[in-house]
Amino acid sequence: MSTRILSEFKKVLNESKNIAVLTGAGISAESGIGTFRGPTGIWRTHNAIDLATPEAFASNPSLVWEFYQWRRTVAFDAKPNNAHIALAKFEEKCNDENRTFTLLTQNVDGLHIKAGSKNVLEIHGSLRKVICTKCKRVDVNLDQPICEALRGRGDPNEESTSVIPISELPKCGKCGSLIRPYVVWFGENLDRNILAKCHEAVESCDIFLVVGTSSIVYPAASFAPSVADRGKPVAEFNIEDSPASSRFQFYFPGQCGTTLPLALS
Ligand code: BJW
Ligand code: ZN
Repeated sequence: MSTRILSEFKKVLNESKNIAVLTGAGISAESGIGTFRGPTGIWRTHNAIDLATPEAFASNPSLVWEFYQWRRTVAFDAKPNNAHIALAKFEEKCNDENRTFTLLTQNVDGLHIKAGSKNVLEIHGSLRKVICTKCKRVDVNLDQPICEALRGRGDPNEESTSVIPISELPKCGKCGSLIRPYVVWFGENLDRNILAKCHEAVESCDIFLVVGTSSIVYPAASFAPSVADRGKPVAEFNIEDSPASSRFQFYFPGQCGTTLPLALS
């Protein structure tokens, strides 16, 4: 991390009144949560992204629930790392200085909220919540396991021994129908209100930080490039380049648990 570039970034950041940040799976990697793409995105013999689809849930809800049972266990046990904490502290500083700070996260692990971040938009939902497939009621559900049939299931190193019938999978407290994780799968729309708030933050910010995301999943992938198109500074924190890296004013290579606290201090 060049000190000249770092001090230039800090100057621009300190002069900014409206700050927006987008995070992806890479920010939670140092908390022990696997990213989607690459070797840590394999669960048993499946790619995580193939299981994060409505089609996978429709054809094998038992398998998809096992996957999410395991994801919930990992996320509920995980602790925020220095990158999550740096963002939460920076938000407090912004509030004290009457600057606006909006955190857009693609992550469903809840670690930003655990770290103390307040103005968080969880654009792909949350593992802490479930939604009924029939009546669409949304509930916070932290039960572990989420139902008896999923007790001891979901271990990535074990094959499932049997398919759990729908009648034994998690049920809606209101209408008794099958529930699913309250997350956004491929081909599904993001919550309209959350998306509107994202656009507001993206369109009004003076600086945008993009942290630990491969920047290939839309609509989130369009946020940083659209800020750059307005001529505003974008700073990317990643261990490797992403498709739009060359369009951004600042690029901080390396693990964001190290680079982000330095940049925000
Ligand atoms: C580190 C690090 C460290 C590691 N420090 N860095 C326009 C064009 C083309 C396609 C579309 C389009 N608009 C919509 C689409 C379709 C689709 C899409 O984008 N497809 C593309 C793949 C082509 N989008 C959708 O379907 C979205 N819906 C939508 O737009 O509805 C309207 C519509 C539909 C259809 C057509 C047109 C319009 C919904 C997307 C939902 C994504 N859902 C998931 C699962 C969530 C639930 C769950 O978690 O189980 O969200 S998929 C998965 O990808 C997850 C993530 O949030 C998301 C992004 O992944 P992320 O966070 O970037 O992780 P990785 O693993 O990819 O990258 C990690 C990065 O970290 C890497 O860069 C590492 O280098 C880095 N890293 N360690 C710093 N220590
Ligand atoms: Zn219901």
